[in-house]
Amino acid sequence: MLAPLGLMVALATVVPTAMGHYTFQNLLYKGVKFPDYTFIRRTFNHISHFPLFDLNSTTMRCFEDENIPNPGTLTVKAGDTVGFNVDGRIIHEGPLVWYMARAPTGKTAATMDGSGPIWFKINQTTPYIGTTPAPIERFTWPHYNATEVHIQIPKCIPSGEYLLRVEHIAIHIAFLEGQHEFFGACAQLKITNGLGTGAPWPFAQFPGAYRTDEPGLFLNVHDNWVQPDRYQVPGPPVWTC
Ligand SMILES: [Cu+2]
Repeated sequence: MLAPLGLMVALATVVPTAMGHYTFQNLLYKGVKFPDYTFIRRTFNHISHFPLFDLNSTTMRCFEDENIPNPGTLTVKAGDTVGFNVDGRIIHEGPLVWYMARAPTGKTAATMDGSGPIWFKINQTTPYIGTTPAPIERFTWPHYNATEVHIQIPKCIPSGEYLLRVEHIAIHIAFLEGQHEFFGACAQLKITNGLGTGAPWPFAQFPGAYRTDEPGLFLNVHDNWVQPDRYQVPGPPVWTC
């Protein structure tokens, strides 16, 4: 016997909330919150909200679903701030990491597939010692519980079409190797007014940028002996103007 459609829809809606996981589905720019997956490539977990575990998967590039419609490309000025609304909250511990990739020759933000060593990192967050719950010192993360995240597009990048990739890496149970949870999305942007004086470097590729046994992905954040200032965010160093 088939389950009533209404029940299945209800379960699909309720389960992700119950799981407490999160997606980055609305772009925020100049006070506007765009509709779901507008200028953002629809993600594989847009219904389930499940994390991605397999960092050797090509899904690591943009977390995108198969056969998505083109979500459009938003024109943004270099130096402006762009955000993503978080559907849910960032309820896990771990760094928030931002990358960009310029469209290769002959491609656009809409047609590039994100392959190859084209990704440069523009920001990342690191943990610090929190004061709660006292008296046990523990990792605290800047975007813990965040419902929005924001990033400034570097002023000095060359104008052009780019993917902007947001990624949250949850490492609350990463004391088990491979139990890092990845959440993220890519926005399609056309950057104007870029000074063009900066040359982004170095480049990483997905998959390939991360190893499951590297120190930032295989550690016990609940151990007091782990020093937050020694935490090594996965991937290349941050490039700045
Ligand atoms: Cu989780």
